[in-house]
Amino acid sequence: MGLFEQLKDGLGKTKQVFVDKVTEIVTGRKPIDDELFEELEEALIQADAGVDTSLKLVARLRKKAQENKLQEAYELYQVLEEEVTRILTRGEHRLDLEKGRLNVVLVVGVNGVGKTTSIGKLSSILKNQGYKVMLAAADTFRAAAAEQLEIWSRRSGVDIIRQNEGSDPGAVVFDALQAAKSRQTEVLLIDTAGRLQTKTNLMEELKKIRRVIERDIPGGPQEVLLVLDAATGQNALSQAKLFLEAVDVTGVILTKLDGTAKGGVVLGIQNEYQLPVKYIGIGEKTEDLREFEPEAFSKALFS
Ligand SMILES: Nc1nc2c(ncn2[C@@H]2O[C@H](COP(=O)(O)OP(=O)(O)O)[C@@H](O)[C@H]2O)c(=O)[nH]1
Ligand SMILES: [Mg+2]
Repeated sequence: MGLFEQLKDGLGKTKQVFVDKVTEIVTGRKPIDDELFEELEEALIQADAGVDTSLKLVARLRKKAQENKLQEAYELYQVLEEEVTRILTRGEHRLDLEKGRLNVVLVVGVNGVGKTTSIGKLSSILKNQGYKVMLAAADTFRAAAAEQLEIWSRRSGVDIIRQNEGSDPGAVVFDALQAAKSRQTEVLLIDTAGRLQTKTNLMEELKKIRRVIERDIPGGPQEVLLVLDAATGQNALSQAKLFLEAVDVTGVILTKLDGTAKGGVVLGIQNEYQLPVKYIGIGEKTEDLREFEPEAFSKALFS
């Protein structure tokens, strides 16, 4: 299977509830009227695009239909594809990494969304792109978390800085920054805890980590990546709000798009919070973490 087919395959369920539903509506040989737009609105909301985004999308469709004097419902299909692509394209999708300097990438998100796994995959991808990569295990809450990251570090062949379970995450990050500087590391990927039972504590901890980086690294952290699990649908949007308030998130890694019908949430993330999606996860293997390419994503969805 080619890269594009794999993406299409990964997005299969989302395509079913999103595009196939829209196709059904617009090919029902209908005139373009209010009822049609209402049906489209409902389909978008059900496909997890988010209420605001769905309303805005349909408003744009109405406007375009009027401007271009569209007559037949099926003509809306292409307009929708264009508008979806427009939303997905917004923002900077490439990581802000430069060779020859230390780029600090802080990775945040609640438990189980795929932070550690994504960091592991990313370490291998970035190493293959020629960066000198190091990992920092700042999820010190469970010993298993650092062990999981260590396995990835061995697999990718990159250094890792870790301390004992229960040690201060800020101290781990400080340690890692010193090691990264002395070893001419180019990308330091920092894994963090995500237990939400203690919401304020978690956010305070992340703010503290951020301050440690800011004090030590000019312009750092270069990226703060929020990992969201696509399968959680609208819940992912509320998580985005929460983390945006605490740390300046620069972009999103959207995991577990494979096997979920809720991939439409990517529209809400891009539109409601102006957060560019930078990587997507469409499976368990390293190559299943992909740079997010808006046009390819849209094409895979609509083809
Ligand atoms: N199917 C699938 N599973 C994923 C993806 N990303 C992560 N996972 C799985 O999600 C589970 C939790 O991941 P983990 O990295 O430990 O989450 P963390 O608690 O945020 O660090 C693991 O079993 C991963 O293999 C993905 O894109 N697709
Ligand atoms: Mg983890």
